[in-house]
Amino acid sequence: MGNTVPKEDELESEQSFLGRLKRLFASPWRGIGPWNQKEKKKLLSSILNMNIEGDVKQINCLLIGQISSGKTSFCNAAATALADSGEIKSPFTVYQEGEGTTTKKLDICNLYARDKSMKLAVYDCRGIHDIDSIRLEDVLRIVDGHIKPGYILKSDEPISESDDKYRRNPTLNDKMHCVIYVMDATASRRLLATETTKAIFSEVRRILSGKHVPQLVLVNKVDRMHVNFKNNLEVVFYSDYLKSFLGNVASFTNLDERNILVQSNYCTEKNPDLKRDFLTLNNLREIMQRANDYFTYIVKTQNYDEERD
Ligand SMILES: Nc1nc2c(ncn2[C@@H]2O[C@H](COP(=O)(O)OP(=O)(O)OP(=O)(O)O)[C@@H](O)[C@H]2O)c(=O)[nH]1
Ligand SMILES: [Mg+2]
Repeated sequence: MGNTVPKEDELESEQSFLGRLKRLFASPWRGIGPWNQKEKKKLLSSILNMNIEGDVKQINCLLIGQISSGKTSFCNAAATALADSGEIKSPFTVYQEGEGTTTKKLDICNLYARDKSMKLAVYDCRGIHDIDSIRLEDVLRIVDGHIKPGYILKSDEPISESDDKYRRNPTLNDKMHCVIYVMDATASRRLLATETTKAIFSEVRRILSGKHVPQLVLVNKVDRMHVNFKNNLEVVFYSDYLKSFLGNVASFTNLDERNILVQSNYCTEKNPDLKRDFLTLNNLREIMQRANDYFTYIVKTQNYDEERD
């Protein structure tokens, strides 16, 4: 994926696109902030002190998305923002964008906030591609807690029930409590992702809707949308273009715009940046709150079922 050269029939709208890219709203269309150090510390404390509803060890959150959409980079951005140590953390290696997926395993990223273990684990996995893709069956098995971390996801066959990494009887602690569809802000506005991605997203969405598992979209690489965004991420929420791009993402994923998170991960930077960490922490808090709502729902329905029995 990446910036695509406009086709001839797109050229005219490309002119208005350039205009729109520069146009900013007078006030932000999504109110987060103020983007300062004090607010960042408050955000970090609220994440650290968040009470997890129900009887679960930690929130499990799965990232799925097209190759090179920035899944692994988000794990690293989350580790950096939470550690708040003045250094960029890279528990996972990120490679240059290429043809093939670089992540092959189901990796678990256990997060630490200021050295304290967090009740949040982010799961990274093989990307979606027309060839060598993660398989839909495996995505659904991960969501249901049947696949243990460390399993190498194969593109030609789903996990076998006799595999050591296959978990026969998963509990709520092994399941995913939030699923995040990861997308790339530098994708063409018309072709946000491949047909394979669309097919996998829509099938996962259909199956998850019945299970009430929260589903969010993470749009990475917004720093690359415009030169002005890179050093001042706050501006992205004033952008006319990003707002309309999120409208396209909402149609593509068939999810409401309020479920779409905007993100920028570290790429070539040497030091952490307040605004990037602030954005990442906002997204992590949203993910945890949504998972918590899900646990509350589960507890309530359990109580309801027990009352009825
Ligand atoms: N500028 C910028 N680059 C990013 C961002 N997120 C990821 N990248 C770059 O995009 C490329 C792919 O990122 P990865 O994190 O490996 O993507 P992935 O989804 O894990 O890819 P696979 O494991 O291959 O499926 C790397 O070169 C990253 O540095 C971002 O928010 N901004
Ligand atoms: Mg990866």
